Amino acid sequence: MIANRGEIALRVIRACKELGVKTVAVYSEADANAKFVYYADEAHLLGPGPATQSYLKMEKIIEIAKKTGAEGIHPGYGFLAQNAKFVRMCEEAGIEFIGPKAKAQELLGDKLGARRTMKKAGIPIVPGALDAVQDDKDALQVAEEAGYPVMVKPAGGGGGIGMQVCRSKDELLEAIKKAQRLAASAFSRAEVYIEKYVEKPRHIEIQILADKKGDVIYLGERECSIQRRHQKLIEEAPSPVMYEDPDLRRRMGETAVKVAKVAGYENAGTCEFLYSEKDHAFYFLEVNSRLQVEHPVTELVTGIDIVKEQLKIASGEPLSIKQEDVQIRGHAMECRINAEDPLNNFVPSIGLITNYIEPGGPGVRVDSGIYAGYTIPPFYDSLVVKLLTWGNDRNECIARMRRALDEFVIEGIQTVIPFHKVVMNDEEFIKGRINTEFIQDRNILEKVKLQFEQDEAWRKSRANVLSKIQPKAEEAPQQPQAGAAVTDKKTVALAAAIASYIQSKPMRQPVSSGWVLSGRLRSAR
Ligand code: MV4
Repeated sequence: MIANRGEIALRVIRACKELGVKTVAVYSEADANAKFVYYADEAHLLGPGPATQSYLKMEKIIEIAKKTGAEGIHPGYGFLAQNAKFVRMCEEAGIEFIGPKAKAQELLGDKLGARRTMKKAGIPIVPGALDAVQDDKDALQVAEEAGYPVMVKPAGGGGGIGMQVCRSKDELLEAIKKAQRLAASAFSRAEVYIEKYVEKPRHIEIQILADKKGDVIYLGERECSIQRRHQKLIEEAPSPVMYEDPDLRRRMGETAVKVAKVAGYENAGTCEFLYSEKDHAFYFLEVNSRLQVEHPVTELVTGIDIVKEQLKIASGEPLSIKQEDVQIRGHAMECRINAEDPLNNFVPSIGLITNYIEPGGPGVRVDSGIYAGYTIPPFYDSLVVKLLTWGNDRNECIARMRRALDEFVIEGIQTVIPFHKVVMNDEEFIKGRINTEFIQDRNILEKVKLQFEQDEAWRKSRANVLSKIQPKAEEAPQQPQAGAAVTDKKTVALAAAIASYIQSKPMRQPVSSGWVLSGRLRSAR
């Protein structure tokens, strides 16, 4: 059973099909026409659209699993993926939760507890406190020791919610009060702690696989520094820093393996690190105890199907891959295509997809939950498609991403495609010089407006041409017989119209810049 929706539900169904495993989907009323519902072997209605009445209904999901004879539940990401209580319920119902056990989830869900455990095990953590802030005096002392700027983080949180940077004593005392309020409402746990703030870090994470016997391997890293408000937008592998320091992957990878072993981790997971370019140091941040959105980036450079591995691990098989068999080949990148308006503060864009044409060709992978004629419901995450490209090197990967973004047609809603086009043409991005402040530092959002207008002009021009050459339904010409001379007047007129529009050279989609050819072809541009 897949206790999730959208592209990730489909991703899991695909892995099951390849392994010959039957699938059960559960869906909300708002998802009755979703792609994953059609692709599953059977599908069961959970309830109304809001997640609290559908995808978060733990008892109902377990009940359907029992009724259908599902042997395991894959939670995808979000919803119940990191809910220790749900993991326990599965264990009690005799259903295999495809992910880490409740105990590991609990240990890693408590960020402060995880810091203490990892420090004891000799894992490099960001300098700072091992206990929650008690009072102002205690807070000021910890901050003084770590040195400003510091960061206040909720102990129950993760993913950036409620975190604040403080550059002085006054800022710190304010931030603590605010963070405690936020943490109490977001995680029903008011405790916060203090860490040294690492300036302009890179966000690099290690993908791991762990079997039930306790064997753990790492599948290399992903760099996820291109984020907006703690929402990742672009991920890639290898991290550009690995090209400069080839031993860094091994050091970070072996650290992640140790983290997994210390936590008693099982199944697929991700160990997050901050990397400081200034001192070439990395620090353990947290473990994401689930399959992540960006896992296909690693699949493209390792050739390993992570979801199939998850299913094999859950069924009790030992790891089929040894660490020395893991090879990183070429470069891969993911652009998250969110249904959001990049010109209007990225507000979600919902409604009918009126036109949808996916890119293809060499090195392109599209993991999509949508299609032409589908209506995006208002209840869920705005991620609708993951566009990935692979190349022999980073430049080829970027060139393919530019091409794929140019080919992609999604109409009826707004998407962040113009944002990605701007990044793929940014000089610093092309050089691999990125960090978590990239979007602000490079003024990306200001450039998106121009890109949007260019895309819109191209779309209008294309629509105009199509409206003139596409026959209206009532005057559709009859298909001429093979070999017969075309005499039908309407067909002749249509052919003439097409020829005339081709000759009138309708506007072409502008060619993305950034790639320089050295030889003769240069003049063609
Ligand atoms: C940090 C940090 C710098 N210093 N901690 C954000 C998400 C969560 N997993 C950890 N995060 C961070 N923790 C210290 N001590 C930087 C981040 C961070 C970040 C901060 C601001 C803006 C974007 C960011 C993207 C990734 C990580």
